Amino acid sequence: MRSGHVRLLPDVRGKVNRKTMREQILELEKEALQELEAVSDLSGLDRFRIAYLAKKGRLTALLKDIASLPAEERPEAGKLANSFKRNLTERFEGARRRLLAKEEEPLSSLDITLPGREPARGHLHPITQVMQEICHIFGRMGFRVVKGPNVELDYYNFEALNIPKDHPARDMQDTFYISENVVLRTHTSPMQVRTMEEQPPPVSVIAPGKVYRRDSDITHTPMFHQVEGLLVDKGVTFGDLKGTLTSFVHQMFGLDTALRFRPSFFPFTEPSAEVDIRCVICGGIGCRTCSNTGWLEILGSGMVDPEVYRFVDYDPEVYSGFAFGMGIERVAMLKYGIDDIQLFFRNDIRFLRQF
Ligand code: 2NM
Repeated sequence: MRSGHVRLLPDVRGKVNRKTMREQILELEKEALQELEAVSDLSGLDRFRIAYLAKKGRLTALLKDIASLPAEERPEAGKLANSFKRNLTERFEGARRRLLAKEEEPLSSLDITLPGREPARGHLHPITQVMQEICHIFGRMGFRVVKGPNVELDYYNFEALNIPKDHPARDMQDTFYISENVVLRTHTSPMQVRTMEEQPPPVSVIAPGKVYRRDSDITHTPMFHQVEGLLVDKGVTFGDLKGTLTSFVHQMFGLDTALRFRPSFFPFTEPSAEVDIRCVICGGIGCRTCSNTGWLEILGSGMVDPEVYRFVDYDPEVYSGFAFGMGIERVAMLKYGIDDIQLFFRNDIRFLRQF
């Protein structure tokens, strides 16, 4: 067996060589046709052309190999390679026509006279909208907007507002303390102290922004928004306070909205008053929202306490002024008849897109 094998070797080797060229051609043909089948667009077809049919392609390389075969083997291999080339070129052209037609198809069925799809448009958060509206109303009355840090010194948040360390008002407002002397501001009044520190009267500013209190239930969130206002000049009276806030309520809730000023207390104003509006839900006959009083509290106000002027070097014998503050969420809830403050913070698009 072994000697027979050795004897047959030259013959077998010769056959294997011939077969190899034939096999190479058939293999390349099979591979090329499979690849052409998988081409799905014109750029893929061009990659195929470069890989097989171009000057440096595999078919061209194969034809060059045939040219260097022994003369007696060239005709058979040449015939086979030429038929492969014809076949491949034909199929390539077919694929090109098919893909061209396919890529033109959507163009011909596109109706360019159809109106475009309107892109979905976003808008400002309802709280931002209400805050801006409040700022516009007071802006038209001559108030300037001031903004400042959310992380505030104890001095500006409490001390200079006549709320000393042992004052019960510090227990009333549950405060987030950053350190002994630094807090998350519990109101935006610190900005009014900072403004008075920086400039002499006359001043008229409003301070919108986020404030923080350790409160979280159906009617409270640990962060909410406030706008506070301050006006100081010579001869400012409680009448100016009433006129300014009445005009604000009428612009915000409508000219036919009744309001009342009810005595109250704040450490930084004297006298102080809270402003109520006729219940927007029941019109005054009494309901759950207004606890059957017919009225809804919307803001706090008062004449700035002379003690506050002491901290900012204003002379209370020469100047007087009023200040006020309101929660934006509360104003927005009353304006739009919303009964759950958490809705403003859940970011449910079905709620938000109604504004
Ligand atoms: C309120 C109610 C009443 C207020 C007072 C001051 C300042 F700085 F002038 F003393 N700013 N804001 C004030 C007065 C705020 O919020 C319910």
